Amino acid sequence: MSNELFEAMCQSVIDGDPDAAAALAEQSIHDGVDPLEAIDLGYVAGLTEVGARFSTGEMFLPDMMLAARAMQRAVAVLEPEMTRRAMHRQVLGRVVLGTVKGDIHEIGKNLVGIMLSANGFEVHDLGVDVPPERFVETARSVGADIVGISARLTTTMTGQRDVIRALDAAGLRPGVKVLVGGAPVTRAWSTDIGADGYAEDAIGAVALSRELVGVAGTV
Ligand code: B1M
Repeated sequence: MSNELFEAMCQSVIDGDPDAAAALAEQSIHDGVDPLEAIDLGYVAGLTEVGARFSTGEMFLPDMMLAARAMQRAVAVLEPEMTRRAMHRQVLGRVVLGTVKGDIHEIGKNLVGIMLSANGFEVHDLGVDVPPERFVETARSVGADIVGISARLTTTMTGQRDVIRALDAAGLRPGVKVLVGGAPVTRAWSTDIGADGYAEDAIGAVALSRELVGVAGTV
């Protein structure tokens, strides 16, 4: 049953159909499906396929935009359920989160933000295309424990190093820890640029953030 549902979710993203994507998300909540599984096995599978078809010239930028819209509608439906399942009351730490300058991909970063909030972090989401100085200003003004920097393009990854340099120059480190992620980012890259940690996905970002603020135990 879930497999059929995941396939339909995947297809709704490929079709760029936000109404279908949202309706399937509602159905999955009703059926008791884990929202993270719905995202990973359903909607992200659809986005991956759209990305592959974009690479081969079978789909174009408007198709990617529609696919992203469908995904975002589904995530908006699933978000309260994710929060309900992972609710923690105590604030574990403050995270300033954003996608680097020149990069407007936000879906992965938003998932990281949702999971961090649902697991007890206070998240200050700066959005996309964020210049280093905004990360610095906000980290200072909110008293951040962690700055989370997302990058989705090989050409924008260097923006993560720019943010780290700006935080260093402002004297905010090592007090503020830096977490980096995004599909082209690797552990080796995170070490190279002097980040405090790298997470492959949203769950990993929660586990690592807990470590970085010194909270024991798993998510
Ligand atoms: Co674009 N795009 N895109 N795109 N897009 C990719 C990324 C691409 C791989 C497609 C392809 O060619 N196959 C390719 C990048 C190639 C590369 O650099 N290696 C690409 C390109 C080339 C472009 C443009 C340049 C296209 C153009 O204009 N010619 C352009 C760039 C615009 C810009 O940013 N300046 C562009 C534009 C867009 C849209 C605007 C249309 C849209 C984004 C809409 C939006 O976000 N609101 C879009 C989309 C949707 C995609 C694909 C299809 C999906 C990306 C996505 O959201 N994935 C993507 C193809 C693909 O993925 N196969 C593609 C789902 C998401 C859940 O995964 O972002 O990896 P991800 O996040 C994960 C982890 O990486 C991790 O956790 C998340 C959840 O598990 N993670 C973190 C992410 N951030 C983290 C931070 C952390 C920790 C973990 O700590 C802080």
